[in-house]
Amino acid sequence: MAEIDDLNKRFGVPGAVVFEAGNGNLVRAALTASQGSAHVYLHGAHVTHFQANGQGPLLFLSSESLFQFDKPIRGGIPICFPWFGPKSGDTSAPVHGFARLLQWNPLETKRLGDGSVKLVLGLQSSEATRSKWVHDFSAQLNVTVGAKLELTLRVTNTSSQAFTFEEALHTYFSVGDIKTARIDGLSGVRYLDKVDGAKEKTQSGAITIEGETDRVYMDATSATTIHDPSFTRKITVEKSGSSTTVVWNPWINKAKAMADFGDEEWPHMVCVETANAAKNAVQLAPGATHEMRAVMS
Ligand code: TA6
Repeated sequence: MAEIDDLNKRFGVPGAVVFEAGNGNLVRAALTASQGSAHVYLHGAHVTHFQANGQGPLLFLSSESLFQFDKPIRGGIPICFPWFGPKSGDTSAPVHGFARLLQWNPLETKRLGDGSVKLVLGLQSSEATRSKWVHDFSAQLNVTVGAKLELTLRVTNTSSQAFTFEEALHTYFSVGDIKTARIDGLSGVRYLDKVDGAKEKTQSGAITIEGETDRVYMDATSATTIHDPSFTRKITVEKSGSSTTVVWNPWINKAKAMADFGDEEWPHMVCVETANAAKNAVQLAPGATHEMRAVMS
């Protein structure tokens, strides 16, 4: 494919960064670092795979996921921007914004001194984005692969007016059995319970999942840990520039209702999302840049 040849000429790094045809013939970058590897699709700047050497895959990817230019990939790390969930007042707008539906462009690839590998992808406002969201912006996703997976989402306001946006790294983590997993780090934090009329509640102790769970933890800036006894491992999400953490598992009925999600897949995933949403939406002055980072291991 000429596009892939051109990408490898301009951005390939032998033994570290190779562009290739992925699922659905969508272009992906295969990143190979000394301590881990990853796949990143240009479609949506979507990380679908990360695995540290000697460990199992960190991310869940549905076997039923679509890989089409106009559909979100189900699993991995969808980029939600510039709004989270449905767009208020516009039912025709895509849920979780348009960033995960657009092709991002490679800006930089590099093998770093410590053997980790970095890929920077960019998305600019355009006629297409302005038709959904009037503001001019420039976004960059920096993916750094090593023993850990680090994502940094930078949003710059390139317009002359301030704007407010929401964002999320909507990460699907692979777990052995959600029924025995628990999530630490959010005790005492207020959350909106979206399976109970978005009522505001306070988390007491660790989170356990016993049914459909969809919670938006607000003013949540701490790291979280997913304890997964079934895989005898724990997953840590450290973050900065994020005041919202979202926890989601569709459970049985919601899993059945999603065509791009296997009916039997719900026990093997949990979303712990690094975000700024709802009351934590970000206000950005003209020319300013906001940075949100998640380091997952
Ligand atoms: O992050 C949780 C959530 O907002 C849920 O309400 C559910 O809709 C999930 O995102 C998946 O959304 P999607 O549009 O990717 O199907």
